[in-house]
Amino acid sequence: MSERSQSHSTVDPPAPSPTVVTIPPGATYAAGFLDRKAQEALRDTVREIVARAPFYRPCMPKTGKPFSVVMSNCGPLGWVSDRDGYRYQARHPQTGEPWPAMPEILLDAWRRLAAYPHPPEACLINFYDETARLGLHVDQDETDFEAPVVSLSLGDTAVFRIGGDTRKAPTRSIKLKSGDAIVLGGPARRAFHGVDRILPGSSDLLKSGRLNLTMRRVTRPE
Ligand code: MD6
Ligand code: FE
Repeated sequence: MSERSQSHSTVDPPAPSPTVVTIPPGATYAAGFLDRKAQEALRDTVREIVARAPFYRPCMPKTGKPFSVVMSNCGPLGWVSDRDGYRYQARHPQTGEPWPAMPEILLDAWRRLAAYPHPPEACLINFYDETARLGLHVDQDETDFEAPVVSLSLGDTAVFRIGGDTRKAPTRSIKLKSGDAIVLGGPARRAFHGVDRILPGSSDLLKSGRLNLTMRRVTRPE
């Protein structure tokens, strides 16, 4: 600062505070990525998927503590968690059936958002009731970290928290609304993130609660 400005004692009035969302490098937040019609189409597609691959309640490895979120998947692989650990597998843990195919609506979202030349292999479908949450974690059960994870939200707003590459790094929160997309790629691919809470009654797309769909590339393409 120059001598001149230091000696100047007046200060500017505070600026009106805009909504500023700072996210780590490699993360892309696409607010309103899906319009209402696209949200309804995706909601209906998820209903068809879960009619064949019902939501189940995963539990923590070793402790067996149940998740507050229930899960299903579509695509050639699905992410599961039980007492034996976290992993991807081709079949539903309860029905033993292969996961339903990845619908075109999701493949299309991946093509528009992922900037990655191969299709996703898994889409994890999380359902949150009004009290569900998801602790801070890193998605690291994949072998291909070159590919981003693409996330789509439907229904009630989530207070999503995202930080850095250690649990202690500072975090910030983003309200993920119905139709919003967030992509974690590049350095943000390994960023800690989670869902602090759901804001009940914030959307009328679903009867209640929130769906989150995360598309992933699991294996390295040949
Ligand atoms: C959720 N999302 O929004 C949880 N993971 O319900 C995630 O865990 C997530 O949004 C990887 C990339 C983007 C995500
Ligand atoms: Fe995640």
